[in-house]
Amino acid sequence: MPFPNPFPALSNRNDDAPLLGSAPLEPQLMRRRRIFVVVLLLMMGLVGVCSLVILITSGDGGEDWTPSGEDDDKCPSPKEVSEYLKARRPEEGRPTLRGVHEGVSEKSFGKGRLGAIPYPWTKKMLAWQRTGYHFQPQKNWMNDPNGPLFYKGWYHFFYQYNPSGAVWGNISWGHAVSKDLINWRHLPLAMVPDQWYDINGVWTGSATILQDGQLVMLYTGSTNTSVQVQNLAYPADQSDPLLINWVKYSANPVLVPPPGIMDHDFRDPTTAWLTPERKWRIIIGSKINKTGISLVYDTMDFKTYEMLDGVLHAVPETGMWECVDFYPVSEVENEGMDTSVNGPKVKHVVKTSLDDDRNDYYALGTYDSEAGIWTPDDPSIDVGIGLRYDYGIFYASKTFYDKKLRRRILWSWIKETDSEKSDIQKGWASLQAVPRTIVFDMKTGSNILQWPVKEVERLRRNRIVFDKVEVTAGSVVPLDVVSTSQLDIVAEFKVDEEALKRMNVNGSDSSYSCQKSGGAAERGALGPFGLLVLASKHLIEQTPIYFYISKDTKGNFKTFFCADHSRSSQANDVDKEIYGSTVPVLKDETLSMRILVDRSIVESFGQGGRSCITSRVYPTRVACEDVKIFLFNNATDARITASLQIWQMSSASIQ
Ligand code: DQQ
Repeated sequence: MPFPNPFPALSNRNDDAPLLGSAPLEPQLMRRRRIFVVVLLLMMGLVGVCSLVILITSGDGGEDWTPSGEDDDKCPSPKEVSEYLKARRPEEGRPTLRGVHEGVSEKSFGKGRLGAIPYPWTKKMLAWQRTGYHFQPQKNWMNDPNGPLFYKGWYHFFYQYNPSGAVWGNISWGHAVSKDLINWRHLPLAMVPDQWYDINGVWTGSATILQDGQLVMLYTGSTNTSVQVQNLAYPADQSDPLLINWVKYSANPVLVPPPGIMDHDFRDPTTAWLTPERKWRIIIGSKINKTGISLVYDTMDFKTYEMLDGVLHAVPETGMWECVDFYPVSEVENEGMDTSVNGPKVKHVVKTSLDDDRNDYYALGTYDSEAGIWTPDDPSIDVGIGLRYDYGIFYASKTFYDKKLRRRILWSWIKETDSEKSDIQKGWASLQAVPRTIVFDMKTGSNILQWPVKEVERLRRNRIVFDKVEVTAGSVVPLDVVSTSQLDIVAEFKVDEEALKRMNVNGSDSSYSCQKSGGAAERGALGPFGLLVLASKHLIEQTPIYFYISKDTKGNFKTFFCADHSRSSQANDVDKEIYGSTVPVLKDETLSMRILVDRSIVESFGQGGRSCITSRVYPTRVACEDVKIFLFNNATDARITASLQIWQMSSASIQ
């Protein structure tokens, strides 16, 4: 029997068409056809002209934004910029939504300044933005860290990656290896969306190293109908230290959304830990109505799973939990712990990335492994409503246990906060924070400490020391440092004792917050004071990182650690928020900060990493001018003494 034609209406449609050189058509028919051709050509011409106009004026997808006549090796002058911007239309800055339709958080930067007209970056300025010692792919889009691990002598890093462009989409797993977490070698993609169960994206996942040393990877796939499912993958050759080839399990998916959970709300499995019954346990992020939850599953073989009753933890009004993480920290030692460790003097961290506000929150608590119950130490700062890993741009983070150096390492995605059009123009978007070690803060007992991995210090060069520099109230002191935009700065600040005593107890500052304040320009009796980094020579652009001390109505001091992006860039279409939080300062402690400046990224660590702020900034001047650093003290009534060590930072080898 012949195979039935699936398109009967189109079959043999050219059978009656005249062949070239065959008998002439009737004159009337010819005339009609000529009129038709003329009308068609006119319409095509009109469409062509319209498209050209749209193309010229819309600046979509990689068009050159350089003002005409401007040399790409220069920075445009303020006059050229303003003339260029005057000639653009407001709709050119309209953001494109990315990811929301597919059921994940917004991947393009959509708040604040977006809608403003894209800045006319030149190639030289965009080249300056690329970092020297942060991990980033050679080109295109990246987001979450995936399955980090140490395996047969190599640190492996996988990440959400779009191989075909600088915007979120076609999500695959990029892969790189390193001996020291700083210098990296890019490897071929580990996984691409090529199966029905991940054709809409090989999304975030985690690695587990089994007791016999075998490695398994669980990841979320977005299926052909955009349902979020969990899949199993493993190395094709477990003896390959570079883990080049990956096999997707033939019976994937291993988990589908359970009853009561929406198809779009089931993602990002964690590293598994061993239960007292020697089963492997994982959690997966989800939500029910507006309550963020972590679903719990047990497995023996990572192929079949038992869903446990209840959840590991849930917090009302926190919305969808993405990229959940769960791990132990020692209360008495500064070493990290394998994910399966529990016992006396061990606390457990639950971390979530909140889809609703796109920040990473954590809480410390106690995990009863027998009962499978985690209880937060302080419910008033529960997961998603209390502490954050970082008060700047830092999302979708994930930890792993580094058994080589017995430490827990945190990776995190730093997204772009400029317009998508600028990302397309520069050909890449996003990067990873410098990996951080995580330990429990034994002094406060109420938070973790994050600190850049010690290997980054190998990039330090040419230390300059400034000892006890006095900065009087309302002054700015330039620091004589070679112009460079790659720095590691360690600074300590002492506030004049008399000023502390003088500060009146009327609580006038008691409602201070970094975000709601006027930033580094708002003056109080005891702050702000700190450093201006990535500053242009006349301070037209500057990124202040600073402390601010307030006193509440009961007479207690409260210290804030903030980063002000409002003057970081003269571009209008970039984020200009003020970030930060309170930071615990114990009696007799000096105020301290460490700042890693790496071109367009500034990572700041207050009080030894009790409070961290990552700044993604887009200066327009420093690509062409000297880069300056200043101490500043904008307090009205306090003298500050600052001692600093500043190193230039070499670039890492990332090939
Ligand atoms: N990114 C992945 C998801 C995850 C989200 C998709 C967080 O698995 O929930 O790229 O940024």
